[in-house]
Amino acid sequence: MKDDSRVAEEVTGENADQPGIEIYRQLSRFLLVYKFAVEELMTKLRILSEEFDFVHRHDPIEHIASRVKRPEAILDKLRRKGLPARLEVIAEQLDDVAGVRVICPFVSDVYRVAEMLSGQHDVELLLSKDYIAEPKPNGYRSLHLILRIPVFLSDRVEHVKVEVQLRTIAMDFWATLEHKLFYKYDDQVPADFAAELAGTAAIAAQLDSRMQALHQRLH
Ligand code: 0O2
Repeated sequence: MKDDSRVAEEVTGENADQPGIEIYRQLSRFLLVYKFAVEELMTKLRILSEEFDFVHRHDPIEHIASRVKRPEAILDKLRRKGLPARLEVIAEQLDDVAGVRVICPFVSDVYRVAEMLSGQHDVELLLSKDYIAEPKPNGYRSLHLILRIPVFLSDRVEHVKVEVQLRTIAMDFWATLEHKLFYKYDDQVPADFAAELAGTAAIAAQLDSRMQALHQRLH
């Protein structure tokens, strides 16, 4: 693991000895705003969950997880994309420094929560990638939203990007296990494994549609 001064050096390209400490403070401050954005989104989601449950007697959110990408992971991603390690580049080019994952009981809940969240006045929807309508070739399904929300600081407002991944319990089960097994192998997954994996994704999708049908019959 890299120490803090090394991270500062990589981010700025400067020698990390003296000025590096100040620069590291800048990076910490920079990431702090993403932490606030995540907290703000989590609060929005908790409100939607509780209020929807109260009104409709159905909670569309099973659970929520979040993270702010670690400096090392940010630098790795910049390197992979061939981008310079600068704060403004991170803000402009990386969409997933702040990430929130929302697990819903049913597919209809995924779209309902996405709509309720992105329809809020202070939430800007920058991009929506619907891997449920069009799953990835390996079978991955989820709805990804890139949102931008205002974070009110002591002396200014910052507009911060957050990646929100919404998926059902079945999609999450599949994605979590696939991530453990194969995701980081990229193209090196052997063909027979890939076919088996796509088969398991189809089973998860069937499970979702059968559960959705039961849910509709009951409501
Ligand atoms: P990690 O370790 O989860 O953080 P990007 O790479 O973000 O610039 P891309 O590839 O278009 O652009 O983003 P996409 O497709 O929206 O995917 C981003 C994230 O979605 C990934 O983050 C994963 O969390 C998840 N994801 C996408 N495809 C798969 C998949 O096939 N399997 C699993 N398990 N998760 C997937 P990271 O940073 O790649 O990984």
